[in-house]
Amino acid sequence: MSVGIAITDDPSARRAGAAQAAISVVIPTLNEAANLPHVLTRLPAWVDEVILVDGHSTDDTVAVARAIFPDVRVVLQDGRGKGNALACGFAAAHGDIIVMLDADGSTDPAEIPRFVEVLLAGNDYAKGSRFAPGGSSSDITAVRQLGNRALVALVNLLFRTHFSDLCYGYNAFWRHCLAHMQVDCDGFEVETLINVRVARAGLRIAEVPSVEHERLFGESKLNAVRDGLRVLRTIVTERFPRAGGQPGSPGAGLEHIEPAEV
Ligand SMILES: Nc1nc2c(ncn2[C@@H]2O[C@H](COP(=O)(O)OP(=O)(O)OP(=O)(O)O)[C@@H](O)[C@H]2O)c(=O)[nH]1
Ligand SMILES: [Mg+2]
Repeated sequence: MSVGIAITDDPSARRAGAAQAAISVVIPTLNEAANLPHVLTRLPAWVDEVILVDGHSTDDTVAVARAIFPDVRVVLQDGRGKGNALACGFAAAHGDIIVMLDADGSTDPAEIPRFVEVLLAGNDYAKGSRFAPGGSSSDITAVRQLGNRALVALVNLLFRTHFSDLCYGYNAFWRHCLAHMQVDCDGFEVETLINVRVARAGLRIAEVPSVEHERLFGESKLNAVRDGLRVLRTIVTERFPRAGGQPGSPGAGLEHIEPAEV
């Protein structure tokens, strides 16, 4: 993993680089109508495709998204949980570069250029980090920070990585990484699954300092204990496959059936 790639502040350089690669943004949503006006209006104009993967929201999430961003592609997830939503979004994405971020206002789409630059600089996977120098979080609670730190340490020990963050929903990658990720989990363990599979595949990972804001409106769907245990089980299963199941083989994730678009 290489960390600390210089990020240019020259917007024209960013656009020139970005123009060489089509960029898809995948956003999972579950009742985020109140937050979408903030999120969707902060997307860089040069993003090629925005895919909202909705978990059958009972509020106006889809209508609000379409009103603000008429070109949005809306996909209904075919299972449950954030992991399944991201798998559906990745299967639907056409871009060379895929960016994943949250819909609650905590991850700022205005940071997308930083992630893209890190990929254009030669890395395979741009891994958002709240705890790399320059990153921060006003959203994470003390308990979750402690849990995240312990889980990061465990991953770094077991996978010989140098991650500073683990359970963060803001990442970007070149399309070819999908063959190594094959997202086949349901819940909030999805970022951990992706991070360890990308690391295990020997792909070039660079951490991107990111500022996480507080969720703007609505409630978190995450339960620290339940989801922390799911993350722990994922780490153990990925490192010791026979202990708890079979991590998939490279390429299997691309067989995901294209989800329904509405
Ligand atoms: N489609 C879909 N999206 C989901 C699901 N669960 C969560 N999300 C979305 O995933 C993103 C992250 O969920 P959050 O509830 O904010 O979880 P979190 O960011 O880990 O927790 P907080 O920091 O407390 O907000 C948000 O955009 C949610 O709307 C789901 O089951 N289906
Ligand atoms: Mg959140």
